[in-house]
Amino acid sequence: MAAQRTGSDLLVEALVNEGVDRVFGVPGEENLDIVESLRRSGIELIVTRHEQSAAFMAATYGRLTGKAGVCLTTLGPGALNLTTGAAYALLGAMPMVMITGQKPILKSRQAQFQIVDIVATMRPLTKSSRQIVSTGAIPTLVRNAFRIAQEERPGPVHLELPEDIAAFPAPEGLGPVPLHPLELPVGNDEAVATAAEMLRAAERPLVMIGAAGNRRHLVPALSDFVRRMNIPFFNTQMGKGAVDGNSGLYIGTAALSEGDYLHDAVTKADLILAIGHDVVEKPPFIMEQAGQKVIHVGYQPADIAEVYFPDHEVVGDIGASLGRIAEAFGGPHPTAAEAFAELRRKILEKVAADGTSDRFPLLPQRIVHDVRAVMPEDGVVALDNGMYKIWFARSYRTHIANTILLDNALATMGAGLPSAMVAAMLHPDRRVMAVCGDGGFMMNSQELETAIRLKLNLVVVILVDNAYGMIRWKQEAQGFADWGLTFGNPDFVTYAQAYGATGWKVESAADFAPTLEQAYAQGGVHLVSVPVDYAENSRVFIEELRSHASAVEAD
Ligand SMILES: Cc1ncc(C[n+]2csc(CCOP(=O)(O)OP(=O)(O)O)c2C)c(N)n1
Ligand SMILES: [Mg+2]
Repeated sequence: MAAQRTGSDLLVEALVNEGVDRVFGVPGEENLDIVESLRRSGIELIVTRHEQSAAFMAATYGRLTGKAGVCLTTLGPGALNLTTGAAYALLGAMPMVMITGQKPILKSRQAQFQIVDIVATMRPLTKSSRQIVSTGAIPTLVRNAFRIAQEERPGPVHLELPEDIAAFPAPEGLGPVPLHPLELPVGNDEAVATAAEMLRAAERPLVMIGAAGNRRHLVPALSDFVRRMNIPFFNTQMGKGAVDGNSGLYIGTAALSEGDYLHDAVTKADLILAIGHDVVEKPPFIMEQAGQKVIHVGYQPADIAEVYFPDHEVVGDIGASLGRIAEAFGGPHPTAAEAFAELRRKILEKVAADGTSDRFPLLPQRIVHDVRAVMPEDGVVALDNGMYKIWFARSYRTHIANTILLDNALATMGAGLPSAMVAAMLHPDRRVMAVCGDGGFMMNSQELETAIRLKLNLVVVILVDNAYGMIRWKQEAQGFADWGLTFGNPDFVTYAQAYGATGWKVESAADFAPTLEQAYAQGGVHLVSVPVDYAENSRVFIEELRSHASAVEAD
């Protein structure tokens, strides 16, 4: 006789229905029914060495595929370890479904052991957080969870499945809810016509691509729009790598909010078409009352802030709305590209400066330069959070969408390695690299074991300054004494070897790129430790940009 289907079978059937192929997590005894249902389903269970990395991995899976990534943990301590990952997905707009276990809710012989209110804990960190209280409700709750997670603005959803609800027999004849495509509303005729009119009236329009423009399904529409309009574009940090090609129109990344070379272009523009502006990021530019006009193109209306109050809005599906704007405009913009040609050349030259310096420890500029040289166009670089993120955001050029993964929303340390692991998993044929500081790497370095177990091909670059460098830099910039932010490190070569990975220590600037090449040629997991010279942080971001600002003022 076939075994009776249970609540956990219903849950896993619903996951299969959503196209889930992997679940990341650390199960507890409260999840054993689900684990058994997974075993019989064909969905892969990828156990990690900390729940936080399972959440980072599921969120990145969602970010890269547009389909919600799924993670699974036990109740109490395991579920609490998901909270940083939940916030990462919420601020970063990454679709994710988190499933956590719970003691039986109808009868329990364990009193309050390990019980904390996870549904309430998750509420401010998710788009929706619910306990499943009846076995028969599982299919609809799962369908709804995936819809909420994947709909604009995407984000995390939490479902708690108590042990007894998971183990109860499934009602006869109940199965998953069928999926259907969902078309979003598009910016209306009037809004589109006004946008086209404003673009026509502008001599020096610029396109800005923000975080909400960086969605996998938008790549063709956005790339096509930039090419058809022939308007130079810049992006925010989270908007980086949102389009394919169009390198001839890229004018820079707003790694800072103001005062960088890129902001000369912002000042020069008489109109900015802001696509997918999202207030989770530090402002890419500061709007002034008497400054240039701004058009907001977004899934949602603009969030008005002291630094962002657009003059016009086109609200609706971004891809389709942009298609309509290009259509209404009817051809390339006559003056935009030419108006910025000279400035574009200067900006790109400035942010590429010192890329070939031979100094040792290596300059951040050289690190960015050499990584770019070693990575093919489709290679993926995933950054953790530290000082180098600003250098990469500013100077690393992308040519293919989703080839740089960075988090300028929660900006949490510890996500670099897990996010790179998912990129390596999804793109086994491409070069994938994690770039981490010695602080951030050690926050989830235990996942090297997971990477080895999964037989990933992955290079992890660790920038070694024996410090929480970014904070140390801000301490200096704000005039505080250099105190309390340094630490020691393990020997990263033997650390790598202990996991069965290969370790490398870069001893000179000339050594760096060939080491990376060798690592990729060998395949497998490699740790490359690189001493970095952060004296450049103050020299460029404070002294050089300050003198640039006064030169601009004097103009
Ligand atoms: C989880 C978390 N804790 C603390 C911070 C604050 N923070 C931002 S950057 C940074 C230092 C990062 O040090 P490291 O990873 O060594 O990179 P470095 O700046 O030295 O290159 C800290 C502590 C953070 N963003 N995330
Ligand atoms: Mg450091």
